[in-house]
Amino acid sequence: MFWNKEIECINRDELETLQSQRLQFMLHRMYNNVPFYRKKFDELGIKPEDITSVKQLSQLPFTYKTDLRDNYPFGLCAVPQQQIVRLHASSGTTGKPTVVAYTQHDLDVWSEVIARSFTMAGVGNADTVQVAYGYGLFTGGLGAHYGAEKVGASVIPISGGNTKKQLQLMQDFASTVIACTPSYAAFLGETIVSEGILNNIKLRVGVFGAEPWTEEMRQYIQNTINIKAYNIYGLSEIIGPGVSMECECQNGSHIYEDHFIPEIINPETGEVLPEGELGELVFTTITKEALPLLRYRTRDLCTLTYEQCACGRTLARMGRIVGRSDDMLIVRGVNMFPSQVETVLLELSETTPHYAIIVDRENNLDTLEIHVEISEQYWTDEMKELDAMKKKITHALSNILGLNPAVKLVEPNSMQRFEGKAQRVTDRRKL
Ligand code: DLL
Repeated sequence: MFWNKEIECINRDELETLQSQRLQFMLHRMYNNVPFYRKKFDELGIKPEDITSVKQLSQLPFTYKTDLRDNYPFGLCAVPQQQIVRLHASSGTTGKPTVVAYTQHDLDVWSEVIARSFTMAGVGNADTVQVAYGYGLFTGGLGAHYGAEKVGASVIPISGGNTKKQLQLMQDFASTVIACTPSYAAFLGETIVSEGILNNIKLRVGVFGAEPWTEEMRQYIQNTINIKAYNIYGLSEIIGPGVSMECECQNGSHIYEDHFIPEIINPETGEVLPEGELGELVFTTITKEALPLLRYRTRDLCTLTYEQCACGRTLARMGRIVGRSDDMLIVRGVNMFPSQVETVLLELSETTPHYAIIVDRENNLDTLEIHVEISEQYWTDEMKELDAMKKKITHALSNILGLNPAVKLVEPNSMQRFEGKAQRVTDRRKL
């Protein structure tokens, strides 16, 4: 029911016509309702009616995460507040989060693309879907939830963490599908095996995303618990999970091009790259009402192919995300920027802005350690005072990051100083 063959196997010329119509409509809405875009268009001397085809997309300006920050919280919204029915947020580069707003129509589109994603993975109303992505401001939990309900599956909204309970309900409710980050899936898989409960588990499908993972990791998860593991991709700014999804061929993720137009660009020059070349993924939303975005720079690096897939779908496929063109890290599925740490350290008087971030993976769970240098006037040999300071700093960091780092205080002037580009992050994870 949610394999919309008419769209997913559409002739690409027809798709281009549909996209061009939707783009036209969206550009008018942006120009009329979002002063930020009107100003950009006016500066470039472009009127919405000048752009009649998606082929002209490259003439239009990019949108950056910083544009969302500069217009915090609702400056880029194209509808009045009365039409906004949901707000989510993801990590900003400094203190303020990136806010994403949805109208009811946006939520309907979102659950439709997720329903199409579950359908791609062969999930339907006979399934029980355990949603172990976090519920809350993060888009993973609620995004997966409504899409799974839409295909008629029985949904368990357990959210992330609490492994014991996850495994208990997985057995008692006979979950057939698990949706979570791939690293958590690997951890759950290992626990299932070590507790000797594999025979009680009915899982057959995993829908994994929100962080980069490899083909090796897929094989590992599939072999540990005998499931088929699918890659789902998305980002809050564009809609959340469900921007693209793998089909049974597991050979790249199909992008829902009837809603999101992808481009691959050279991240340094902004030039659009030919099919197959590795570059930064850029998306233009063509049906979003509350937060339409024009050529949004995802910073994710991957390739695109327009070759028809063996499953019959003609929708473009993106390869796995192989890196980022900025310094964002994803730790336990949570996005973080080193600049967020810096913001906190500059706000506190006890600390200097010299720090180190160490990310590692133990038993498939990410660990985050932050070394913080204390300023001279606050340094003391009193353990009690140092402990209180550590508590305060950890609290401030946890608040902004949404993660609980292990904080280590170091003596004044002991942290490395850099003459060139600072190297503050050590990522020891082998994905
Ligand atoms: O992570 C949305 C999501 C939730 C996707 C659940 C899939 C499943 P954000 O928190 O805004 O949204 O983070 C978006 O996460 O730009 C990528 O860098 C990374 N990412 C998301 N999915 C994948 C994936 C959600 N399948 C950022 N592979 C994106 C690699 C991914 N990276």
